[in-house]
Amino acid sequence: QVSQLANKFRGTLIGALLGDCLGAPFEGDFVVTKSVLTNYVTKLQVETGSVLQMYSYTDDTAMTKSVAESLLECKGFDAKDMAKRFTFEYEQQPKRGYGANVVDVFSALKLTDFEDPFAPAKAQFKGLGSYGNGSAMRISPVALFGYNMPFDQLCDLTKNCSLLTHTNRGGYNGAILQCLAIHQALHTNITDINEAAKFNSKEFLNSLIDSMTKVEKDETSQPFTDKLLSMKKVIEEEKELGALDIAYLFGHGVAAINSVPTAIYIFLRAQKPLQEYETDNVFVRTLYLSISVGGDTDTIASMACSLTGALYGATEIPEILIKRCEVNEEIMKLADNLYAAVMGK
Ligand code: R7I
Ligand code: MG
Ligand code: MG
Ligand code: MG
Repeated sequence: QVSQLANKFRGTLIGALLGDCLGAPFEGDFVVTKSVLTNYVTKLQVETGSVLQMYSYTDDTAMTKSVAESLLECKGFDAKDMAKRFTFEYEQQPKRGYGANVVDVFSALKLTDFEDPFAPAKAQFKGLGSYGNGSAMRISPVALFGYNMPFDQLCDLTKNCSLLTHTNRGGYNGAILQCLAIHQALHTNITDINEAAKFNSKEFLNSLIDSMTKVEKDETSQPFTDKLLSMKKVIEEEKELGALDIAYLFGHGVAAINSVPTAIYIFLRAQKPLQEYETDNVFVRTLYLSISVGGDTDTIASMACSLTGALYGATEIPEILIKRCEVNEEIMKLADNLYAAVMGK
């Protein structure tokens, strides 16, 4: 029996793993029809035959592991160490579905012997830097490691971890939004699923808007804040968007601006029953909705399920879903080690 906070730490990383592994088979599909998805999600939850079908993780988890391991080993952010772990992991297993351009960063890091670990990322996209969601998709360990950090310190740590590959503000601010959302879910005091009715989506979103307003205040435009504000309208009007509406309004692509707000909306929407798929389990609803929007399904599911995990903890995740994911034991251990590090044990 672990404490509820330790359980929430586990839920955060296991949620991220689960969304990645179970969302990945649909990555790139534009529309996932209700019949296909209902069949898939239903089958995942029942044990048939003697051998459980397992699912592989992708780059989302590969990089998340590196972030967690680096923070633990170095007891904080060490740019060179983290850059080396990303690159080594990629070299060991290059076919994990990495973003088309981020692989050039790994090559350049290696070629320059990690001399300036921030330099290769700056050269991406003719010097504009990547706005892909690759920094947001791997940020969950930072929200855990920074559990007790003040706001500015947490944002700085997130930005530093992002800048190793994503120097466009669309990239690192997306990571900051995802990190702040997880951090807020961790600090939301819900002891278990029976207290789900206590969770207030509007309050959650309002305080996220306050945070993101601070983050984007000195920028020329506030794209993430603006998306959260349109989300606020949707939630206040109690509209329950379907998959196509979600994809249309918030996006489902590899840019952080088109996937981080989407994951946050799905996390909030999944608090209530779905018309499309009947289940009492909030994780299953999060997973179902994430895949239903199509596009970058592994990454959107990973970010959304991580939020659900941070709020309710790992004990609310159906065990059979966890068992289907590659490296689930390793990820559980990383969550426990991050918890111990934060508690000073
Ligand atoms: O962001 P990144 O690590 O990719 C993560 C995604 C996730 O869905 C993973 O599951 C994996 O499938 O990939 O990798 P990047 O290569 O930096 O960015 C991803 C893509 O976003 C690029 O290949 C480009 O198509 C696009 N992109 C940009 N396009 C134009 N201009 C990112 N930044 C730019 C840009 O500045
Ligand atoms: Mg992936
Ligand atoms: Mg891919
Ligand atoms: Mg993806």
